[in-house]
Amino acid sequence: RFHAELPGSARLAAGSAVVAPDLPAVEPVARRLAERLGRALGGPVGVHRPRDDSRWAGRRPQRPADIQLVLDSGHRAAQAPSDATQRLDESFSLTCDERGVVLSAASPAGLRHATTTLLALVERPGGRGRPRPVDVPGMRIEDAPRFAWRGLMLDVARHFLDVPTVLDVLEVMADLKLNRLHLHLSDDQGWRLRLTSRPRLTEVSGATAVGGDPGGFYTADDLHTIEAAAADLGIVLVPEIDTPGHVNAATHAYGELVPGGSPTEEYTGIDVGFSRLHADLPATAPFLDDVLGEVGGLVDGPWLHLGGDEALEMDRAEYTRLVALALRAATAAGKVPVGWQEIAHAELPPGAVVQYWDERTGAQQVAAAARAGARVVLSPASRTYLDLKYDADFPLGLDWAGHVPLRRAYEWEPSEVLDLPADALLGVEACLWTETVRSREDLAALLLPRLAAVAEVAWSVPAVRGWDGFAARLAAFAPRWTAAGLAWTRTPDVAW
Ligand code: TNX
Repeated sequence: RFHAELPGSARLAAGSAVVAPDLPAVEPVARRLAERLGRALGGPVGVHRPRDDSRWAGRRPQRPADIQLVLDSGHRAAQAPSDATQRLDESFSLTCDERGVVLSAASPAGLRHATTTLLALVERPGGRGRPRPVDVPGMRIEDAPRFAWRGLMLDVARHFLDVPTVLDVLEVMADLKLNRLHLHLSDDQGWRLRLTSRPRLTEVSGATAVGGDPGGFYTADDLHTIEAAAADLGIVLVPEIDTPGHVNAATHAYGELVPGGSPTEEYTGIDVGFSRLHADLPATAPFLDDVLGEVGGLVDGPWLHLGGDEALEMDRAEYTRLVALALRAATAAGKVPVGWQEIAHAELPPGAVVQYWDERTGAQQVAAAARAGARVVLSPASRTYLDLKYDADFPLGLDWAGHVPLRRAYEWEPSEVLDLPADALLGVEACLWTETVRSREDLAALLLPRLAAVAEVAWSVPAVRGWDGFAARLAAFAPRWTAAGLAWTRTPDVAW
């Protein structure tokens, strides 16, 4: 990361233009930048292609400045990637001087990050204030993410989150330069994705939720809507079907998954660990093949999350047999398997992703899996579980791993969590379980501002991180959440 001041400044105003190469992957980036600049500056900002636009070359100095997007395959910011092989080059630069603003990156994702940084400079002072021209001071910024995987998990199973809510969360994520949306689509209390291979999953278990609250589910079209919106924002969708535990919604819909053949009762409480598949039942492997095959076929992203957590009612041997079936199904669907840390007990294909969450257990096992070739995503509960209470008085949230005040979500160092081989650490993911989340307001109250803390841990190297700077940046950043109608929490540790 590099930051220098340059002489002069660029005046962005109505009539400024976004000049962008005519490429399908850049089009949504340019369009969204133009829309948001137009809103902030108080007048139309158009998108122009460099070739049919002579304005960039022969600009008259009195016109408002333009913003040029440049896809430059030679581009490479200073920092060595933690993960050179699989990693998309998300580095970017931003140059601003009296001639205008140039955003440059090797990938559309990098360009999008550059636009996000520019928007933070332009939108910052107002948030909700009146649109006006902005003089962006001369500067050069070069930046790149520390980690390739910067995620958020939403549990849409305990309480359902409808498509518009998920799309709003995606916008928040994009502004924080997050790039993975992990949807926890099934659990004991509900099944949230309609599948043609097993229609009863949503016919029977789509309507249930924690506490008897309303359920809901996504159709394949809904999932495509979410994935397409995510892709426009540079975010990859990671769907999760949780097995072999956390399956009561499935065993409630299909008695063939239960010894004796009678479906289990619906479950609307918040205990964990009691439900399970059975390795010896003939219906089990076809169920996993069909469900994981169908879900894998619905998404473009390379990953399929198999869950694997808290199957407390079976022995290790049966657990590993069942996880092996799920791994096989994911691989057959052409997907890279992801699982909660417990899957480290099974034999994993190279490149499988293990998600660490429970700091009471599992560190050894995850490290061993990493030495054998697995990659690791960190979601240590005491830092990244955004469903935990901020403090004892907070009305929402759980507290099984303690409280997570904003500062606790921020002040931790990923490389110190586990003892991993170099390059095994893929990234960081915040998790929002929804046992206590009954509305959009509840969601925003738990997620924000803590998601920003985890996002910065995932993006920035320790040398540029620090609580005081973060708190100041956050206070300037948060008004945009208010403007988006999100009821975020004014935590006591920041001068909002
Ligand atoms: C543990 S984390 C769970 C979830 C709960 C969460 C509540 C994990 C893989 N399993 O089933 O919702 O705690 O914080």
